[in-house]
Amino acid sequence: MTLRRLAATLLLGALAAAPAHAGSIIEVMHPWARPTIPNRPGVAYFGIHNHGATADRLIGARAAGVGKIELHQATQTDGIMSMAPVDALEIPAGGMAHLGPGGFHLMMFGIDPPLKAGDTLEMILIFESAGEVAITVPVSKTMGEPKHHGEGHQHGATGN
Ligand SMILES: [Cu+2]
Repeated sequence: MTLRRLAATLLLGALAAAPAHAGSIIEVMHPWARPTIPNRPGVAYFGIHNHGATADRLIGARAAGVGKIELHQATQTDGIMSMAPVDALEIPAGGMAHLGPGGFHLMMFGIDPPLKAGDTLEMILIFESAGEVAITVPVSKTMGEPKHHGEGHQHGATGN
């Protein structure tokens, strides 16, 4: 009995110590960033799917070659577009969140060197529960599918 309990305890311990595969709980879809010009901020967009049983929140991001990344929300009031930093973006359990033109986006400051179409940017997204999730962000003038993701792959939703 004691041995079985010990074995069960060890098994639980092993499960608890297993590395968290954040990428399998948080799935980032169709990331892209616009090309930038020197000394101007850039933007990055993507969709986030939360496969977990609890809500999570995107609370930060960083990337080599980028001084600072802020989460922003663009809003339109009386036809005037403005944007402001927000602390976090919630992704509901089993749900999605979208970053896209006219809505939430990552604002990148201090980009050196500037991003050119065809470049890729290695970025770390920081989630409150899932922790750090590494993504590769293609630089493109439009949301059009990056070639290396294969032709004919469909968007499940548009990020407006
Ligand atoms: Cu912004």
